[in-house]
Amino acid sequence: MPTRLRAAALASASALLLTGAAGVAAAHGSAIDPPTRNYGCWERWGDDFQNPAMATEDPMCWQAWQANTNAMWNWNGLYREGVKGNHQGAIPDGQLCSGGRAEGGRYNAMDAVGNWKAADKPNNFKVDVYDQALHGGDYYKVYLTKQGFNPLTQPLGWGNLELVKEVGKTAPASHTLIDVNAGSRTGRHIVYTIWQASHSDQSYYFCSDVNFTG
Ligand SMILES: [Cu+2]
Repeated sequence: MPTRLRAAALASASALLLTGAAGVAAAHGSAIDPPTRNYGCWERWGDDFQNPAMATEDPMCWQAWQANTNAMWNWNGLYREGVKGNHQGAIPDGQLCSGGRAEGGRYNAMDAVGNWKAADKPNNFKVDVYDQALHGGDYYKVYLTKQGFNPLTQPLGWGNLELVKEVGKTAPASHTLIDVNAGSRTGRHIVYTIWQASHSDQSYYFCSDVNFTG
């Protein structure tokens, strides 16, 4: 486990102790592989987030850090509550990566269109959802962009996505690994993962940029 991840896990463990009988922990979770936009920015730059080199080396992260550092520190908090399964109704086109401007707009910069760093993946790959809070899952839905969609120039809408994997009730575990087959897709794509947590009506929305290698 990387140092920062361990620190975050320890911090949430103490938060759990502090909240005690109230029973409401601040811990949540995220897809960490392929990394979400904000998790990736935190992983790459969390210990060096004021380095101006980021502006040229990783410009989408730079704009995100400039917009709201809390989106990266709270990489596990991109969720909405009370959506009642109507994800498409709750989240307008162009706002999918911020969960429909969730959490007061903390994650709005995730919707920015451009050349986000993308993880190279074979066409059979796994999504690793790090369920830090051990919520478990009522279900997971994994969508991939259609071949021909260009994430570097087009805002992401529901019509750009194909549902490629659904997973049902999942017991709490730190890491839930979801097998995904990207078919004949090539090149740059977005993996859009919805995690419906089990402890309450809490829905997580993850944009992960990938480059399919075949
Ligand atoms: Cu949570």
